Amino acid sequence: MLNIFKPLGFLLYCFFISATVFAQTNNSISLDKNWKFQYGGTDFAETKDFNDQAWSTVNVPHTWNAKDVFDDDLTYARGIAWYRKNIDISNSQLNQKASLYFDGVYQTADVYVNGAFVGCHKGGYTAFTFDITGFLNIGKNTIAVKVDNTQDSFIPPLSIGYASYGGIYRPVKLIFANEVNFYGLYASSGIKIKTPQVNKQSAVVSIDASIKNSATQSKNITLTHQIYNDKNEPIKSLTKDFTLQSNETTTISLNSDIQNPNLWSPETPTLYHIKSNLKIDGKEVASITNPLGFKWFNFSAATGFSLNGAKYILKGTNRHQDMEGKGDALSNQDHLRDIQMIKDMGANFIRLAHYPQSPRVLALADSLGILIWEEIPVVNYMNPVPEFLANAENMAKEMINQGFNHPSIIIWGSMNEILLWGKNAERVTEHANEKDYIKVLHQYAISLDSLVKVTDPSRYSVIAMHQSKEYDEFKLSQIAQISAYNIYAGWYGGKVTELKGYLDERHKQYPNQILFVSEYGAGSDARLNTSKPQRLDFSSQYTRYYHEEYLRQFKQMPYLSGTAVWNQFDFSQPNIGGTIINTNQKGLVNFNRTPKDVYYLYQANWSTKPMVHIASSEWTQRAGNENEKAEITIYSNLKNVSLNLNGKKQGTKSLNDIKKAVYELPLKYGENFIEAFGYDGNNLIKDTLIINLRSREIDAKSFKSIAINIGANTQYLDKQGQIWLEDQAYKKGEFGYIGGNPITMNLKKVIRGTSDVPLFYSSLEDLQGYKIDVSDGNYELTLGFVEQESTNEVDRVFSVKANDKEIINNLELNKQIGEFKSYQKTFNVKVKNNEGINLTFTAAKGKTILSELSVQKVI
Ligand code: GCB
Repeated sequence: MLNIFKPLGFLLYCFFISATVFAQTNNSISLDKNWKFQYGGTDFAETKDFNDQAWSTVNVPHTWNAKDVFDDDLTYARGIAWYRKNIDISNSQLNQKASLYFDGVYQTADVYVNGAFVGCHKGGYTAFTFDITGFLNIGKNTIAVKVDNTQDSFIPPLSIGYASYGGIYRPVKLIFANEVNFYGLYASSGIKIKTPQVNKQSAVVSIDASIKNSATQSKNITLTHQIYNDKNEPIKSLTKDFTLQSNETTTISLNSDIQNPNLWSPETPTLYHIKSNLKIDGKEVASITNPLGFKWFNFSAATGFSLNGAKYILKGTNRHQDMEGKGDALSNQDHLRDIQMIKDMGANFIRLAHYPQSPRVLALADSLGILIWEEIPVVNYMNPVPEFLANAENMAKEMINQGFNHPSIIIWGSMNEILLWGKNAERVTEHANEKDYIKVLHQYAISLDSLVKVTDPSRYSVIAMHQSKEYDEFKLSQIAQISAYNIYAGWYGGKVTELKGYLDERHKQYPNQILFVSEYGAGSDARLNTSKPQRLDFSSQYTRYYHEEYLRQFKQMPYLSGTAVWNQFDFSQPNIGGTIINTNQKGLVNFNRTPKDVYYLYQANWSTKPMVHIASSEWTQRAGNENEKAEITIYSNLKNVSLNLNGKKQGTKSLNDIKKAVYELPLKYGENFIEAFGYDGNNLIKDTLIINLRSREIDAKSFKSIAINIGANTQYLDKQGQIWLEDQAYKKGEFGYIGGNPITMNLKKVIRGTSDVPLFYSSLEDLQGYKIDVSDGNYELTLGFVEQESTNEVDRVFSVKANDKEIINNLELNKQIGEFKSYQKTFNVKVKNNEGINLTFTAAKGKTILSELSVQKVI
């Protein structure tokens, strides 16, 4: 509402003030607690006397979308919300320069102090700060922030595969400073630290300090940089005296040599730091501390990456910033846990995809030792208009200026899979024909990449692409210094083993291109398990196979400069299909941060900390046959592992090229106690697992119920502990289908109306019958269905008979239930003459279909 009063030149004004305020000083007050919050646009909510009593009270980090992103109605709250907070200001504070500093607000923030508009910031992933000196009074002051997470076609990202959680989701500070202070552009610290020369014997540190005198008189100032080593001992001091006129800004560059620097690497994250301060008449008026790390690195198209003079394998992963229950409003402890988990897995590299993440993450990467690729959120397509480019450029400048001093960062990214939506993007058809769009896109790609290179020539630039020839055709694949590819061979299509062939071919064709695998991954669901894994089945077992084969192939490509798993953690992806609602399931770790088996595969291959893990650890409740051999897989970084099953020795095995040992063992019904162990020197390292096996045969005497995951090769364990058996062609004495083809739901379609999504993800189509060999008696039969195709693409009408009695008559799922919506119905069936339950499916139009079947004996 208030926006209508804004002057026409508002946008320019918005950029100007968000870019030019103070650096952080010691005197900062956290504003994280006790904000009044309301979702929805409200008139006059910026005014000081507005009554917000009825609003809820929240602390930041906060988002209003932590839960509704996972609703299956396919919408979540995207709109305007208000945050308000009162603060008390003292007389002495009023005499200082004051600024508000936001670590991140999604996506547009209009900030008001005591009813006055102090600035707006666009873009949800970078920090910003506003000068509020002169807007404060002694006593009570009101800060009001209007936050908007509506899709905005001028602000990257446009079409995205992750949630746009709205909110002030990172910390907020109020900073008081002297009128003489460090002066950072783009909410940076005002200090830029470079290490233009580093080797084992010596290094050069160069420090640019920007300083502003906002006072009305000139000032004589002393600038000092005190360099401390990793033991917190002062090792060098650089000082300069100078005079600044009123309202003058200057940049002072000072250099220092450091002899025998302790080098920074992921294995030895030796962190020095620099305390910079300003003094007037011997009194300190500003001070700030920045990290310092000494390393040198290089990417080569022929030999990959090197760090501190030696070839270095980048073992990487991607990270999204959200988690179960919290959305993207993570605490510092959450960030620590995440980065520590990645470190413990043995990774030494993270791509912060697809946007700049919390400053805390960068600080953790510096101190724990992880190399970083950070990127701006230009994803899938662009709006080919200057305002979009300007916003993207502003984000890139904020990201680089804010991250500049972190020794962990080695790569800046400017876009991801920008041709994915090329032809379909609404902006393409609205504003330009495809050819013109590509021309603009090419120009914008060059602009963004050049901006990245010019703003920070000490790191490498990258563009991430999907496997499409169009990047070559449209001359996009060679713009950035590193050409990164997102490769999903063996998941969305093709075979896992095609990875190497694809990259070898590229390397041959473009020998000067530095190649990086920026994404690869397969989805899984802990509740789905199988002894016969298949592509797209979401079983842990297929995901293991996928990652094992990728790891194996990576080792055979010496030119490859680095790799990053998609993704470390499951994350929100509104409107994505699969077996967990609105969730991208390709994480090595579940959304609630429990590791999946594949996490341990990487740990075995990458970490030196001794470990043993028994895989299929989430498949503890199994149905099978007692005499069948079960595959028990061990991941370990020890030389040998031994295994005991139910107290009996099963032998010792060495680990193969991908640190895996496989045992084939017959399990007994009931509990099976498995113990895998090995030695690191004299230290016993072990893992245990209890597998509970029950029979999948139908025993006439004891039969109570059976549940079948129709059309699936996986067993599904539901919340009640019921095992839904994998489907099979009919076997006498058991159960199974007669005719039909197993199918899975299109990965772009969300299955609605059920808490058992996995049951409806796979179905059997075109079946003629289904038979369950239960003995005579009364039963409850439940059938579940879901339409797989969009309403206008399918015409499917069918009927079902149970033992010759019609139970479903001309069911038309699209019309009667709705597309992609689950439908369940229960029937009573009487079984006589040892005929079992015989279902007959007949189609009047299209093909018959069935997704779920369970039978319960009525006693
Ligand atoms: C990609 C995208 C990423 C998706 C991922 C997937 O290539 O860059 O944002 O989440 O694929 O899982 O499909």
